[in-house]
Amino acid sequence: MDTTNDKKQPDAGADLPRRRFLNSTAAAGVALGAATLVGCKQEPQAAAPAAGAAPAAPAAAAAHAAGDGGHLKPGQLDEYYGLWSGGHSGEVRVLGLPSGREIKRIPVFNRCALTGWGSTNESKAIIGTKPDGSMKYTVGDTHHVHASYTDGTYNGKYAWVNDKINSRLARIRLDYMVCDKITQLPNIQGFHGVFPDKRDPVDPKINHTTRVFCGSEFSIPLPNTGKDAADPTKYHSLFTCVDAETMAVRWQVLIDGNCDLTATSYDGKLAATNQYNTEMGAKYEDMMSAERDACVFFHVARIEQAVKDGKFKTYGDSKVPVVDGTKAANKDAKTALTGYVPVPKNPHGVNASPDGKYFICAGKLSPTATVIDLAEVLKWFDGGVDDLKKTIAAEVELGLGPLHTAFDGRGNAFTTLFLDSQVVKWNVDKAIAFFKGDKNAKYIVDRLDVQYQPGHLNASMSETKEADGKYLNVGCKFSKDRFLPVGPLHPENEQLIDISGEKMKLLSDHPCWPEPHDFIIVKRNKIKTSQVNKLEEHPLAIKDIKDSRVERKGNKVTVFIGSLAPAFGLRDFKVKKGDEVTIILTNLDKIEDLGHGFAIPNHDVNFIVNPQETASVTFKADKAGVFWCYCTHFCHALHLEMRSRMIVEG
Ligand code: K7E
Ligand code: CUA
Ligand code: CA
Repeated sequence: MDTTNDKKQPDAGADLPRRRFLNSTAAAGVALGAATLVGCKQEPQAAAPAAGAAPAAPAAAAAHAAGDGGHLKPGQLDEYYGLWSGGHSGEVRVLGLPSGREIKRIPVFNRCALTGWGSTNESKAIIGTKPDGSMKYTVGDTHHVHASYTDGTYNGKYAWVNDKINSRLARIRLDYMVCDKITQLPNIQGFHGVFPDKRDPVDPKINHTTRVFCGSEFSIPLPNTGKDAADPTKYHSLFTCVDAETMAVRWQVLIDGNCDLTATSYDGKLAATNQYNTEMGAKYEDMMSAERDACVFFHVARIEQAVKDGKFKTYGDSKVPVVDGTKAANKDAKTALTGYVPVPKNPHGVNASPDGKYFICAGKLSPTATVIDLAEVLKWFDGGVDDLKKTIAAEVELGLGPLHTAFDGRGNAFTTLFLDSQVVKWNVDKAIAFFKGDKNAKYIVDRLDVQYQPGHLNASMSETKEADGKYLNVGCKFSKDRFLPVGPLHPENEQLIDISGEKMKLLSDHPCWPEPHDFIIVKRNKIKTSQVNKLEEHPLAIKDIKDSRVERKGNKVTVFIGSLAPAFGLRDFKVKKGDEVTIILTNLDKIEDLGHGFAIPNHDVNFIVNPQETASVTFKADKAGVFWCYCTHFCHALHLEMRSRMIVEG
């Protein structure tokens, strides 16, 4: 196993950070007067006053996973972060790989009782609210997680995830691993594929992600007023570009057919979406009537020039410029904004090979993969290729129900076969040679049965220039008999495969709570997290526990309250029945892993504040009485004693 990166790891190779951690914890204990706890010298972990804060992992070399099935010994750290979509749970999850351990859940479009996501004012401001202050939407369906790039590889800044139900794009800041922005996409339904660009298509100095591309799966009448439901010519799908920093929608492209998955080229010039419903059918029989659908290519620079030149429309209330990417409007390749490469049949998935040369579409209803040569597509846009069919470098048989493709960086592709319950490993160059007529080119390298019916798969660092060909994870849609039975609702089965050799080796099964779709596997040194918030990030943070106070304006009461283990800054506070109460809680503890919670009985209030974080909730004090507000998050030997009293005067 390659351990060269470990030297750069703050978390590996030395026990220094752990010592520093324990010292600071102990010091805090002294400061809090909890130093009387015995046993500190013999058992620093057990006696640390912040019991919940005991570090779980002594610094360790990463696991020699390929040798022992991905199993890590206690205290060993994983080599990769896995960023997993949570499907219609609406969340994103963080797994460690190769162990498959779930390390974190990031609430995004869902509510989370633990963190207070969806009930704090801060999270509601991100999610969006109705005029009465309640969350605008409370459900979401996340399919695809992709992260920001610099120079063709992950830069650890952001990840994005789609919401198929309510047409939203969310961003996760990877330093805290929390959602920080959500954008509503106009004019569309069934937002499915998402992929950031990898560099700017015109300015060579901009070598990082600045745009996020979003495909919409369902066609709807435009504008969607309910009048044109019976007129199929009014139904359209749009391809959307969102600004990676501001998260504002930049532009949309009207297309023929629909969008599914999304991919981007390494030079930033092209984005693409595969289409399974070029027929524009409303019923599945119609959607599968054509022999070929397509992969639509978007010429990003030309689209942005068209927007600049004012060649766009808007629809309904939306101010977003929509350019015309339909076939009829783009017949001349030299000025075309879009190009439609014909691909058999109801393709699912489009993936960019790490050498930057090809996009690969899997056939789903055709047993084939189609390899599209990006240099040829660019030539077509310049008028040098007369037919987009000629950009197809290979169309080869793989097996039944091909869906998604990953890469090992050594010229091999791995494609899931949903119907065959297999992963097939195939060599891209040999597939091209075979397609060109070399019937001796054996492009299938290996096949591995998986359990069962795989959807997405991804390899470590797969869609980056640093694809390292170590691990492949396969998201199996059905676990059936692989885990202890838990009643009718089964988990899915994530299977980890060693792809370092010629043959694939199944390493382990991990149950995954429904229902992940896509995921990425990111080398751990690409992501640098902060374990402590910055106090100044919240404008209403109090700086000192003594600043805890109650302010009243009419019947609106604001309670500023600090938390410093093992006490809240106010042992009690008084409000009147009928008041609208806002609790603004600042965690003044500075120590890693020393979070506090705040729950108010019979008021449906519960949220947490991480070290140096501030969060707030607003509610109506509609019952007179005494209510013990308590810390829900285990923080200290006196965690149970950490309380405040809300006295509501009748
Ligand atoms: Cu990426 Cu599951 Cu939305 Cu394929 S989709 S399986
Ligand atoms: Cu503070 Cu538990
Ligand atoms: Ca079709």
